[in-house]
Amino acid sequence: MISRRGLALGAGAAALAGCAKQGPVVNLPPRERQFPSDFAWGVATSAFQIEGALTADGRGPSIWDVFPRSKIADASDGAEANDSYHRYGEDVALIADAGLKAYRFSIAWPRVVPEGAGAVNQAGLDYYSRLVDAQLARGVVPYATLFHWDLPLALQERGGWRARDTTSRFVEYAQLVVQALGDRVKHFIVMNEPMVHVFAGHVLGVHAPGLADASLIGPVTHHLNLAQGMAMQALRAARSDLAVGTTLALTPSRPSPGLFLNEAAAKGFDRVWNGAFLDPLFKGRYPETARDFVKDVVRDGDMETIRQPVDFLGVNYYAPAHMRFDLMSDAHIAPGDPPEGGELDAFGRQIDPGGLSEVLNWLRSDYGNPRVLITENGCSDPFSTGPAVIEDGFRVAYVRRHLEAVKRAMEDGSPIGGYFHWTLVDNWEWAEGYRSKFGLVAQDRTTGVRTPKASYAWFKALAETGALDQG
Ligand code: GCO
Repeated sequence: MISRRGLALGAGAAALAGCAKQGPVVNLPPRERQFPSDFAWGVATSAFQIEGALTADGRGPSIWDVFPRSKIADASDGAEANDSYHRYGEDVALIADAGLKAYRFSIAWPRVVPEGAGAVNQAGLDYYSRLVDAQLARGVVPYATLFHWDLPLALQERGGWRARDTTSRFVEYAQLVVQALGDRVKHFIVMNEPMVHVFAGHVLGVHAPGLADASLIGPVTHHLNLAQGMAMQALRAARSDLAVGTTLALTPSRPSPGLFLNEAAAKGFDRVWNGAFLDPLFKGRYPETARDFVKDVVRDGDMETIRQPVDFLGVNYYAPAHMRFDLMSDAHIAPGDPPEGGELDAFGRQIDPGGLSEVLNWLRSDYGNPRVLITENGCSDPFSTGPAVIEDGFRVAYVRRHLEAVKRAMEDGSPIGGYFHWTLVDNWEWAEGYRSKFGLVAQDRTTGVRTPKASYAWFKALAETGALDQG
């Protein structure tokens, strides 16, 4: 089975060292290690990965509720996760106690509209209202993501993102959220990593809804783009005091060592993976390579709707992709190995903060230099079903080096306003289940008790001073 590691992108030999032993790649002199005082330091989570309580207070099922456990590495499911639905107060306290002033969380569409259309579940909206109030009471600014992959199951049964109608249902849901929370939530992130949802969920079948049909790339990509544009318009029509953006998983696509044809494979993958969401949003057109996929679903006026101004672009970055030419696959492109000898993360991806620099450079040179928030970055412990690593110096080293890349880009002219670490508490990592742990805080899965790791104290010191240490 191709896992998310395979998708993402380049599986090599098993990575056993967490994210350890990384030398500097970005040269940042001491005087440039100070972040501005208004830089937003935060953490990021997503509803399905933390909330649990899947049937509480009228929540409807999502596509992830029914995703087979046999497709999850530890045969687990998200039924419990961090039980944040009940323990959100502890989460907010951990955030505030770390001196963080920003929290990126996602709203579960099926809590708000259990059937995806029609009846509204007030209890679901009330939960998010309590969560927001808890943040504001501690001086934490809420950043709400509207779609982090948990589509209401009833909508999947009506075609999911393959169906154009889902875009209108998404707008109705966005309107409900902004009506209920827009007086207090001023930052909205419309989508999270739509291309991961397209590929992992619809082409590889390793994420919900578990479809493996390459012909879905076009319709699903286009309808996610369209829904995003329509929802941006709806949010702004509802209130004029919002900062509206969206989050993409951006990554340089590099050829795997070997065949010279890998070069073409990497280029093709880049245009689809990065270009099929960036170009419509910023340029109002699909890249050449993706046009064929979407030609049957794009209607007059769609591209104007998709090309909305953004108050910020959310960038999620973990690792570069390594791609190879593959005669056997439809598109002749497949995930390949990273170069030998490099440091790998737990997913087998090459650890390379230079990839983040590259992404930030493109945004400056090719996409009009939008305001950026780093809405996810972080690294997992080596995969294990055992307890988390509490002395997680490897995580500190990883984050430090990626923040060096961020600061360097700021010095070079990128308007970057914040960094949200993925994630607060070890949670349920999709196809990897509980064996992948990205948190600043560990969780005992039997008692739910949260224990801060070494990285929590380090991140707290950073958020409080804005000064990035040398390591
Ligand atoms: C993603 C999501 C997160 C993941 C994180 C770690 O990028 O897949 O936004 O939900 O948990 O990226 O892999």
